[in-house]
Amino acid sequence: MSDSRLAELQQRVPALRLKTDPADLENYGLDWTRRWTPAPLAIALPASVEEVQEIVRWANRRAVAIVPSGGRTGLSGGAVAAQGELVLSLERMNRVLAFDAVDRILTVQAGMALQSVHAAAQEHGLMYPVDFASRGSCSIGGNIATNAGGIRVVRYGVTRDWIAGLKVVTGGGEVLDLNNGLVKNSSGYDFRHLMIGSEGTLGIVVEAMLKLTDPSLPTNVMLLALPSFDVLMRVFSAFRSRLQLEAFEFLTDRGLHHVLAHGAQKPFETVYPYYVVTEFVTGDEVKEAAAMEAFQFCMDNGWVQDGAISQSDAQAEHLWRLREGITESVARCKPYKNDISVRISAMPAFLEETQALLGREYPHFDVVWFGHIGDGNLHINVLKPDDMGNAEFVRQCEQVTKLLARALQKYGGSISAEHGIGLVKKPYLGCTRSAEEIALMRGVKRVFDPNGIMNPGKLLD
Ligand code: 2HG
Ligand code: ZN
Repeated sequence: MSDSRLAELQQRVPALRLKTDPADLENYGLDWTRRWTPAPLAIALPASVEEVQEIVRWANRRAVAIVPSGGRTGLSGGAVAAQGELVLSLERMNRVLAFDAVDRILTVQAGMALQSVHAAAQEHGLMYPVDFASRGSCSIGGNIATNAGGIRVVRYGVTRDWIAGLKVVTGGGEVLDLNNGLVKNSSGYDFRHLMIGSEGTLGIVVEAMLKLTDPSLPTNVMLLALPSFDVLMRVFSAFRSRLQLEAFEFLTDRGLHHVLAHGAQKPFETVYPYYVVTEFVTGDEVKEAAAMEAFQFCMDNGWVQDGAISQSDAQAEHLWRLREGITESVARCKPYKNDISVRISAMPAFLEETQALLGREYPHFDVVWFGHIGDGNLHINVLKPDDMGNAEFVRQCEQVTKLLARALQKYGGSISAEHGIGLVKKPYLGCTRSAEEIALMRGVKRVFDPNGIMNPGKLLD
């Protein structure tokens, strides 16, 4: 070990697995943003809470920054290590620790993949309902760090709603057991909720107690084709008032174009400008009739022009792929991503304003927008033209983000709905959080991370 700091760490924690190969540094230093050049000091792969605690103590003494690392599927640069940091990967801490059938709580280590959490819940006849396309690669610790949302928020809420307790190693090296799975606990500040969404800037989540629920009733998936954008929220209301919605997602013809080019199956012969993928509870004749009624009502009003309904699990998967496959299908175009939200009631006015803004400011770019319309969250992916340099592309996109941020401020929205602030959205935090709040956030950071070793430069400067 050529670096004396690493040699000392290895000496203090002899069983700790450390990686310093250039290929590992590159792999663990990046997330899905791919914008920064990875340059971590090393990768530590602890196998226990004690090892994590020892690493944090060492980092405080040697003034080494730590970047906590899960599946690195983040889209805001929250897990990027480009400044000689130690990446602390939780990938070896990926086991189920306990299940309690009475409490309906699954306790897991933070490095467990979301998909494995789903499978573990299913083994007990229950469900962990937070879900998104990166389920196979992202980790539950990363989900907690960004308060991830996903495709079923309209029914089940966000990660925060499913966390019954956390074990955390703070930036100061303390091990905290937060909330212990209690349903009711009015005993002062709830640090559990402070940790959720803190993007690894206060400490490292090492274990989580997850609430589980009954498995979903049988569902069906419908794809709807819409003639224009302004009917979108009316279609949402028509479906929401008649059905128990599990998801209500939208995409444009550009999104469809990219997923089809990436191998998805074409749903209709005609190309329509807008599409909705919705999943709702069925399973009996009354519910099936309600679904048909919602569809017919929208057709009669001219809000929907075409539709397809899944007749099997495989068909449901094909329809979902049209929406879930977008991120992967545009990845090669180095998209500049926006992940914004407003209250659902503000959505119609905000959408109109955003559509006008994007049409005006991005006439020469391919703009793919889609998202979780049922919970007020839009994703706007601007694709980099092949002949434009990275820096110039980002510069142009950031100009537009400033305008978007202004519109969001007007509507009381958020610059990050579910991806986190990280490095990418840091300049715009002030459009969502007041100066007073940001000052208090800095104060909180100093309490939990007195030497500023936890993911420095992310979320706050
Ligand atoms: C999704 O909703 C993810 O599919 C990714 O949040 C969104 O790629 C994106 O911008
Ligand atoms: Zn999303």
